[in-house]
Amino acid sequence: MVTLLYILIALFTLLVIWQLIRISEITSAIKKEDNTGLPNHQENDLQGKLLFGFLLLMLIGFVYSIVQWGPRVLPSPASIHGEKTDFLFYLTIAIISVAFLITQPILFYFSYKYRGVKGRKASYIEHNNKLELIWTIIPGLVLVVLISYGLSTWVKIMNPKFDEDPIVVELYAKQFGWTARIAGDDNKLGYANVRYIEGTNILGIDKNDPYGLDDIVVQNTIKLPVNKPVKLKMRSQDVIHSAYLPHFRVQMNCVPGAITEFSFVPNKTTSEMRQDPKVKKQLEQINKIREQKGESAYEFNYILLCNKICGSAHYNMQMIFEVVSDEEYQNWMKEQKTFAQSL
Ligand SMILES: [Cu+2]
Repeated sequence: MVTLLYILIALFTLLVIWQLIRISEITSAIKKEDNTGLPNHQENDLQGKLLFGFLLLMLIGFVYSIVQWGPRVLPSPASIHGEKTDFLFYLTIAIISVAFLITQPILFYFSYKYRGVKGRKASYIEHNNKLELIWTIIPGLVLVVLISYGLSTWVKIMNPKFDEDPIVVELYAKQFGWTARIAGDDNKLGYANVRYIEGTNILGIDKNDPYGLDDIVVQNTIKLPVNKPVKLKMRSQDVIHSAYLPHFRVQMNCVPGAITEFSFVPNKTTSEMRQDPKVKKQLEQINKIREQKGESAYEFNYILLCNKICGSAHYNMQMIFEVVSDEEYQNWMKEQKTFAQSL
């Protein structure tokens, strides 16, 4: 009903605009004004000034978005490769901003400065090889540098070389939640299949595969040791999900029927990250809003989210990743039940 009302309002607005144009046409015909269909002096002047106003609006928007939203971007990365992706991201933003700040003011200021004025004639340039070369070669070179640098960074991130074997962790996605499985003492995940899902065996681990017996199934919160490589292996039970760990700059799709992988090294513990001035400031703002709503204070945690709109409760697919010291991780692991113990 509301949608229908909106459509009707839009239709009537269009009708009103059309009628206003008709009226202005008829009145100008009555007044026997310039009827050539070409814009007159006042119209040219107005359009030029409007273009200049648009330039000012764009520049104000540019500064406003940096001041308003800049403090809300992610804090500094908590993984080794994250520093590389962040550098690439900020380099691209810097180049785009410089290009924007040079080209747009020129474009809109010139449109304003050389707006149509009675008696002024525009000079007509048909072609200029030199200009064509300049504005093809410069952006081309910038893109070649950015793309090759980006590709080499991507190859390094996707094929990392670690001094020690990474801890293998499975992330299992389903509508709507995550379950993790740490590969246990042998650091090898046992075979799993959706057909074996039964009772407490929520991941469908094959009971006959010895590799699976020491696997540790974790829900809600998983702990990882700091400065140790981790290899995530993603599976999905139903639709495509996307494992997204924003603070580690990690994201990988979870595809039903396939296993996808991503390896990284978390290099800041959760408690170190809680001391980060930017994190503290952002938390202060979040908690101020929560307080106004009468909600309890929120404490920073690394979080695994789903970044693929996979259904109605997609937004609520979360799991806490706690990065701790190696000692704390070993103690926590000792408390966990293996798959064999849970049978
Ligand atoms: Cu999802």
